[in-house]
Amino acid sequence: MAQGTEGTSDARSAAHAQPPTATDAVTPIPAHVEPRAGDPLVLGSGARVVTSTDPQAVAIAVLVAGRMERASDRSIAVVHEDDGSPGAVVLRLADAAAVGLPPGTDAGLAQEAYRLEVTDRSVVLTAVAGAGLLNAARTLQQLAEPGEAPGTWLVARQLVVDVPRFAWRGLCLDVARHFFGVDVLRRVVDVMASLKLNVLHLHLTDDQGWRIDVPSRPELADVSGKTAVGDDPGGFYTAQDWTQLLAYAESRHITVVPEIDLPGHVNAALHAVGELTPGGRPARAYTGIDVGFSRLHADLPATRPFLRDVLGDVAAMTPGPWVHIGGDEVLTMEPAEYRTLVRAAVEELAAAGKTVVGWQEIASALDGAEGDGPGRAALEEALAGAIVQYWDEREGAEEVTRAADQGARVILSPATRVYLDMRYDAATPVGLDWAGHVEVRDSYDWEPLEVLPGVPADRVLGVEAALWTETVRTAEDLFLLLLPRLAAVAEVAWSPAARRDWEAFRRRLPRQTRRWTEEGYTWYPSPQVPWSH
Ligand code: TNX
Repeated sequence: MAQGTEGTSDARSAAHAQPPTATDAVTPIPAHVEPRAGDPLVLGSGARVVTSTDPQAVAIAVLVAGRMERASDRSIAVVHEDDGSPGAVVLRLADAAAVGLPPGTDAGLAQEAYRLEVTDRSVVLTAVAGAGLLNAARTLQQLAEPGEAPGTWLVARQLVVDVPRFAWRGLCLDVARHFFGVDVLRRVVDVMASLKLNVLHLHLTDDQGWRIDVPSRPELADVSGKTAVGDDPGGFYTAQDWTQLLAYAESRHITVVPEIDLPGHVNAALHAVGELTPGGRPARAYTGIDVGFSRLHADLPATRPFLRDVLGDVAAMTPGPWVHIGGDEVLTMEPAEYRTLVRAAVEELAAAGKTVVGWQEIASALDGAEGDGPGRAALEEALAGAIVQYWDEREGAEEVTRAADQGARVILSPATRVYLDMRYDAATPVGLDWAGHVEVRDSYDWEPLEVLPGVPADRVLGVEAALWTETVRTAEDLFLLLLPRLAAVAEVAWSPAARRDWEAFRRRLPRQTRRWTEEGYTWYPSPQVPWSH
């Protein structure tokens, strides 16, 4: 039993609680946890955040102190000089060796890695970069157990050294079928951040709506921002909304990847821009949920300028390195025309300095370059550097494997595992079921490197869940589908395979759901999880 340090009321409040180690409390489970003997650390009235003056560390220190303040109703100082008295949360930037990373750790992953060491006086968070410090802070938040005195926390003595397995840990959210405003996206970002996810891919355009205002083509959002599935209210992000959202995500080390879906899934564009249709007349608005019927036309003069304007604007509005071009489910186009249009999009984005991401269908359009114009070398490089997102396990494995052989990197989004728009079971009130029912265990119990056995491990960039919103009309529905499955996907993407264990994961889940309830999120009480444990 914890004794506490004699004499302080904070310490007395520690006497009955026994806080957990990261192995029992933290999702995704950290790579390495060593419990240490001794009384827990008490963060009470003397609690403060100690940081160097490095701006990256200061930014995280301010976030941590703010969170502690909200939870304790007391002001938490951020200081640069410290007297060493008990109760310090210390943030340090250091090199990979000081974090405890094995030599040869991938430099990108090392940026997100951290060390967390708890003694009876302090908890020291060490990382190579701000991203790692933020991850350490998230782990600390999950470890801290409220003490008996209000506004105090206990943290078990331990050492955690943690590094992500995959660099890309994402969520694709469809805001085209139904629109969700920046307020909802902030809450999505918060829950992603707490699970150490780092990519928010927004499916911004589809047959039913166009959700981003681009300066060169204001009619797109003006006209097709209004529509949505089932004639529900539409909406779109203004340039200002977009900037604010990106800044919010960036401060949590989440990169936003905008998707402009083409050359199919474009009815909203055809509805707003008549010159994109063969007859020159705007297409009728579409608010159903069929897929595969709409398309651009390579031989229309308006098509290439449209691609240049829209992709150029989106690239310019988005500081991150990636733009997603969709490319999925084009059911009414010959391969040659599909190839022409995909390559045109890749070329525009390469000119704008972006790396292209596309659904698995683009794999067939990536190989071999033709012509010998001035842009040829750049196009070849862009095609070879593209990222292919695998989703439909019924087809495409061969094409994706071939693209990976030629240099493409692969993101895994197998629908039977991580399509979080699939119902959990037949009784789930929202969702689809074309890929079957996807229970929490389905989202958890799979091995990414077995999905495409022909793709070498070093070509697999990561894992991304997807939430399509044909049937999702409210934030409550959205989070019901997301949680708790997103936690399962996060652990698949972050934790070493050897640390993953369904029994342990499901026993840890109620700690997460308790927090989600406190924060006002809906979530699905799956019968697979021992809630009363
Ligand atoms: C397939 S996944 C689609 C989406 C649908 C989704 C519904 C993908 C690249 N295309 O257009 O919304 O299924 O689950």
